[in-house]
Amino acid sequence: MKPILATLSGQVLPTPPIWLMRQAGRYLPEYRALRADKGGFLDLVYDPVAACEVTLQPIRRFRMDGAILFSDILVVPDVLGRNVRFTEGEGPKLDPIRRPEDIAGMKPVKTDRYDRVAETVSLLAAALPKEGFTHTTLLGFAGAPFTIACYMLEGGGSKDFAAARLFAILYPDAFQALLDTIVETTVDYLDRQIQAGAEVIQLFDSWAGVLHAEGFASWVIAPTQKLVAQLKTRHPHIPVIGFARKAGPHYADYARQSGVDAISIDEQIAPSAMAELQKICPVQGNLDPHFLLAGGEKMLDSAAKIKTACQDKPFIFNLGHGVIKGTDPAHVGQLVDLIRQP
Ligand code: 1CP
Repeated sequence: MKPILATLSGQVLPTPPIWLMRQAGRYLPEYRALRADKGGFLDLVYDPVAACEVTLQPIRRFRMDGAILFSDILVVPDVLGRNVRFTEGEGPKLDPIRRPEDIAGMKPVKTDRYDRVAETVSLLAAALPKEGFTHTTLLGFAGAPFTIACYMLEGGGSKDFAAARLFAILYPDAFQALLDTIVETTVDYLDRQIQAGAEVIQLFDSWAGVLHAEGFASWVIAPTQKLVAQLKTRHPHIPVIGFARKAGPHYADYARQSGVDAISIDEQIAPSAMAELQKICPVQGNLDPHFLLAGGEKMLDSAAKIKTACQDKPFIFNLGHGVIKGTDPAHVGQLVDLIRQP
């Protein structure tokens, strides 16, 4: 069995499998070359041959145990007609939802986008074994409902998603309707990815950590639970990894109640606390990406502590968040070597 699939099924391997969030991207010169060639970021995402190539770049360099589909969480708002665009140096922009009335009647309009992403996944499912990466698990993904709602309400990135949180408090029924719409379209999207060959799904709830306790239960755990339950009626055997970033004190509830099979953990959680969470389910994480940026002994020491604390229960090595743009690819190579040392 492939190491990531074995780990997610509860096995403990001699050394933990490893992949990194944002392992494809700007820190790799071969990515920058292809990106410059294609023009816009979304042009790359919706070009199946190019997106397949970008996904494979870090696999060829580092023989990662996981290949994560090259795409973006904002494909779902794009399909829902929110006019998603990426402007150089500014990050994503969407048409923001300003009024509760904007939500009723919202439905998938650009579903050809799903066809493109599914095509990328099928190319990958064929390319991985063909290139000899028979140990590499193909991961599909989507944004979790709360994080997607945040971007749709805010109209882009934000440090605290204040407008989105205010909307949720003022208009709980409309906010719930938005979460339900996102759940429904995301289930169809992930269904497409799985039919095309995705073996594991990761849900990115990057902004889960901004919420108060009750909000976390209603807007992170509850919609995730709905989404996972619906996906499992169609694909009961596909494992789901949930990444509720900066969930801090809520990680245990999230692991127990959301229906995910494993949790991905950010860098704020100590290795000993990660080991506690492993009593509930397999965990993935959680090196601070700044250590990867720094490299050298400090990176290796920090990674070794995590590995030592977690490797006697089901564990996938990863970062606490994505690879930072200026990271030297050689540091990634050194990290992978360390994790694979018996
Ligand atoms: O111009 C570029 O080249 C764009 C940089 C970039 C990349 C490489 C963006 C824009 N998205 C991606 C790819 C991406 N995004 C992947 C590919 C697979 C991999 O991990 O290698 C994945 C899984 C994502 C997911 C994603 N997109 C998240 C969740 C994870 C996280 O980082 O918290 C989020 C929040 C986004 C939105 C997004 N897309 C891009 C940017 C710069 C952002 C963040 C915007 C913001 O909040 O300010």
